[in-house]
Amino acid sequence: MKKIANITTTIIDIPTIRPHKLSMTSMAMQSMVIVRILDTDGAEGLGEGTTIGGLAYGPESPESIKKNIDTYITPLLLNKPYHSIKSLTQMLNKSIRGNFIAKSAIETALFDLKGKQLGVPISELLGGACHNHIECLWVLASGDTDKDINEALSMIETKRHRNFKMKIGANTLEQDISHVTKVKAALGPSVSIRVDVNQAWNESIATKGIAALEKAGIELIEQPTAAKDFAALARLSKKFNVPILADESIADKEDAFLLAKQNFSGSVALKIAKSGGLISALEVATVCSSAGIDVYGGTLLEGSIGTAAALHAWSTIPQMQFGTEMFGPLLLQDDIVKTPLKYHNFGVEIPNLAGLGLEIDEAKFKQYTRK
Ligand code: MUC
Ligand code: MG
Repeated sequence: MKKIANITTTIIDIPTIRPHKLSMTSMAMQSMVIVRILDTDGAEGLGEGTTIGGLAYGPESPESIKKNIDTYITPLLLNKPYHSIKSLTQMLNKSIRGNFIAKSAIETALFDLKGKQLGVPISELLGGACHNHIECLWVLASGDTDKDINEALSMIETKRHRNFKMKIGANTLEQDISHVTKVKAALGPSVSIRVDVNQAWNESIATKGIAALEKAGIELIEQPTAAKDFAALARLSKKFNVPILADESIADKEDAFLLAKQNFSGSVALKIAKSGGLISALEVATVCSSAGIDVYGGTLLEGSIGTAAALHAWSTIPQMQFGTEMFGPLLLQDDIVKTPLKYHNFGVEIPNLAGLGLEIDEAKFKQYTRK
């Protein structure tokens, strides 16, 4: 039986094409932890653990992801057979709390290895793809109204993206509303604009803000209030017609169940990183769909490896009203894979080669490895 022979972790730093401004940080660089698992036959599985802005977004940093995999996760996996990815992830979950991004990187690498071993794409290991191309939006986060408008117009012109999400919450409510309203007015009624507040508002500011954004024609309001306050999200989802998207609030299926129990009626952003992997993210999707809650394909701005892993998972979900935001690789100045993901017709193709369907470009990998 094939076993896990070696696991390495490498931090890769690639500059972004422009500063990416969120309510909690501005990114000029993305740091990705790339996991490479070798089996006893010398086959390799790739995985990625990536977050946003060091420790600004969540409790794991690139350095903690690398250190915790090397120190705690790798010793539990070495010399273990990997025929059952589920029993390995169960074992890790019993021994290691939290560390969802690290676990997601490991699970992805195991899926890649398994897919290569069987000669099938990861989507087939998850039940099979329902789509070979999915809609993908772009995030306008330059921090400048005119730059955002021009960026959006060129994306529409080149048929790369036709839906946009704007990052707000770092400025005053008045400044944010004026910025979003101007972008929406410039792009017109046929272009879908959503906003992500990344928890920056309290419920009373959110009530004012959402009313103004709804009036301006904004289509979706992501995580307006604190992640832990499920009751506020549920109340806002009932108060307004414009749907609320829960992001930071929902990591695993238990969170999804608790939010559904509060009668939340919006959508939920899935992310393999926050859920601890593809299996757990798809479990969130199942709980949501049982409660009549729509799901959305979210990103933590991963590069090609993490993005491809999520795409395999999202491709197995029959319907996602608001599509996905799997544009992470396009925000980076360069890539460490030989053949990048294919973005066209306002979306992205689901890779169909064995495993993730990607191969590392070793020269680029070396070039961007953190010294
Ligand atoms: C988030 O909270 O949605 C996704 C896209 C982006 O620009 O930031 C992320 C994180
Ligand atoms: Mg978000």
